[in-house]
Amino acid sequence: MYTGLKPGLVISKRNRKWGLGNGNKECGRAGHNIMNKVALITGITGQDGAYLAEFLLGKGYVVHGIKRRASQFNTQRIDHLYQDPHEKDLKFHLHYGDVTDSANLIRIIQEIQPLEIYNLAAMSHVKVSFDMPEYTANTDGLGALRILEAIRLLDLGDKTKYYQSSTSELFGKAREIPQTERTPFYPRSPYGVAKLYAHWITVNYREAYGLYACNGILFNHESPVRGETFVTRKITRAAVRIALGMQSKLFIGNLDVKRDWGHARDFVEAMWLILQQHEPEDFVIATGVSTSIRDFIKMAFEELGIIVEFKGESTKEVGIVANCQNSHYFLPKGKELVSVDPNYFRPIEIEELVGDASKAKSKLGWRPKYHLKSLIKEMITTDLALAMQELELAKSSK
Ligand code: NDP
Ligand code: GDR
Repeated sequence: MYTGLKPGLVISKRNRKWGLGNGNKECGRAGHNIMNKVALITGITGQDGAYLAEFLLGKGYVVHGIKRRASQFNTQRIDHLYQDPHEKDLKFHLHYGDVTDSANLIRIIQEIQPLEIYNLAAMSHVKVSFDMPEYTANTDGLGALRILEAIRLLDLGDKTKYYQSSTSELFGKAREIPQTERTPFYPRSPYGVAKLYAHWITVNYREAYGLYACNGILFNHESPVRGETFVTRKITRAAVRIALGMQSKLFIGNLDVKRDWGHARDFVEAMWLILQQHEPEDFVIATGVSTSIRDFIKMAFEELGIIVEFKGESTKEVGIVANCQNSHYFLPKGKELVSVDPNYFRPIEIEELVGDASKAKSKLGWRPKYHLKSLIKEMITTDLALAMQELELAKSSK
């Protein structure tokens, strides 16, 4: 039951029923143990949705996910988790829905009465948000509000915990390095501005209505199932295809930009930990190491035994083969593998982001298990296997 506390009222610990939680122990609120914990994930078909669903199922949760209707199957990332709806004791359920549709969200949340909601749904591409600012605001900004309102209207305030996928993009033109929970925000894209609204409406509902609502301010995190148009996956995919002779060049945008890249597997664990605390709080989640796009490219090719060096400046800068140490690949010294294409520049850029996750380390006990080299190795290995499969298929269909 919703506690009925008035907007603006400071909620005392006494009134917060979710405050009865057990820190990191695998146990829900009073009367719920892990075996009957129900979680709802929006954006379950995305990179993080897939990792989080797998993680929660591994912890014994019943997982419900919202997926958008598409004209073709769009569940590749979660197909390995799918259970036939005719099976008994189903642990994994999918519902058609959209975070732009309030009635749909209210119905699903009412039906499944989740103890934890992870709002991962978003138009998550920063550059595309400049082309679709209104849709981005509706999905990434108002989407959060619709879910928070559903929790409030359904009187689930003392039962359901809410996780909002905030982002390092909020820091934008960052006022300090590294960025912490106290660093002022200065978003630099329609995506960042929409996420800023979602961030503050989450804080607002926590303070106004006493909801257990938290923001995870996550820095970039990648994986072998990262969308192909994000820069890391674009690079690892291109590197293997160039090595195998399936692509001649990688066309890239700003090479100087630096990002703090972690592994999605580590980051979804942090999302869960954020919802297992006594008090709802916001946390920065980051590795604390930032790397330029240029160095990421070098590391990706090096994983294949191809040493790339850069020469030239600005839009004339190119990446060439300095040495190919892998005899399977026929790449002569001096061959141009990387070129700058200004079409990939953004109207405004964020030069460097690097996070300080000290609070998450001390309060959540969270630490990333992956570093950039092991992340790149995993991405290259997977992309290599996929490219070889594609070559085999092409050969057998001739
Ligand atoms: P993805 O782009 O891989 O996944 C986004 C998910 O949201 C997809 O399942 C997508 O569905 C779904 N979605 C998009 N629009 C809607 C909508 N209107 N209604 C319902 N679902 C929708 O993103 P990630 O998994 O990488 O990121 C997850 C969340 O974390 C996002 O909110 C992102 O903004 C945020 N974030 C991501 C970071 C990262 O580095 N990965 C860092 C910080 C924050 P479909 O498959 O149909 O397109
Ligand atoms: P980002 O990720 O914008 O940080 O958002 P992306 O991988 O798209 O870009 C990272 C940086 O690389 C530069 N860049 C390029 N980017 C793309 N996509 N393609 C290119 O060819 C290219 N060349 C250079 C970009 O300019 C940028 O500076 C991701 C998303 O997951 C968001 O949802 C999330 O909130 C943030 O990370 C944290």
